[in-house]
Amino acid sequence: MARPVLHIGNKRYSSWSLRAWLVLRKAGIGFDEAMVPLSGPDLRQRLSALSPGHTVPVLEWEGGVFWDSLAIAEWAAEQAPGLWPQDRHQRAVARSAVAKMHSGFFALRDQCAMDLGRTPKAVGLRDGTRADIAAMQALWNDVASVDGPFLFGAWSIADAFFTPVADRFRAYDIPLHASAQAYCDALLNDPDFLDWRAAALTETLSYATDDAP
Ligand SMILES: N[C@@H](CCC(=O)N[C@@H](CS)C(=O)NCC(=O)O)C(=O)O
Repeated sequence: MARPVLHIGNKRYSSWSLRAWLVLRKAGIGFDEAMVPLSGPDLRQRLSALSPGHTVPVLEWEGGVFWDSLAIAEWAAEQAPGLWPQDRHQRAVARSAVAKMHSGFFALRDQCAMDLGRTPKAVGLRDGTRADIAAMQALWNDVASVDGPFLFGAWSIADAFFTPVADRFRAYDIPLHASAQAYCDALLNDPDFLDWRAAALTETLSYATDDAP
């Protein structure tokens, strides 16, 4: 297979890039990385030049480009079986959970931006953010398997989609139910995530999420 190139944003802040990157890593697909710094007046122009999606992540492969973390995850799942749960009912539920993450939880995403370099610090949570935090834990509780540390037992694409959430809960010092905390701990101790995080902490771009209200 031609070696793909994954275009990603700054590792410290780009949660959608992290999701796609984790999936490719877990798939065992060899790929090169290209960084698109998510700052500067020409950002929109650079993203537009990269793909019709105007966002990162973008995957460049066999002369074409495609974009969106979920599309990239589905492409990886075609190359490497096992990224979704084996059981077809669980697989359908896993896709539902991922869809919910991909198209929801806007208040949490808005107030608690991913910042892997943030020292844990609580903020005054808005009502919508609190509702999202409760809904996230309820979702995990409703779908969780008891067969392993991850949401459906063995690691799956669903876990890639929730890894940035686990770090938001850490970074904004958000108390969780015991089972949700155990799940977040498993995500944050995953060796591939730790590789990403170590690289993120060497980056120089820094926004002021410390000052989040
Ligand atoms: N639905 C897209 C969202 C991608 C996205 O919003 N990426 C952010 C970086 S994490 C981005 O490119 N932001 C730059 C911009 O929107 O100008 C996906 O799943 O990949």
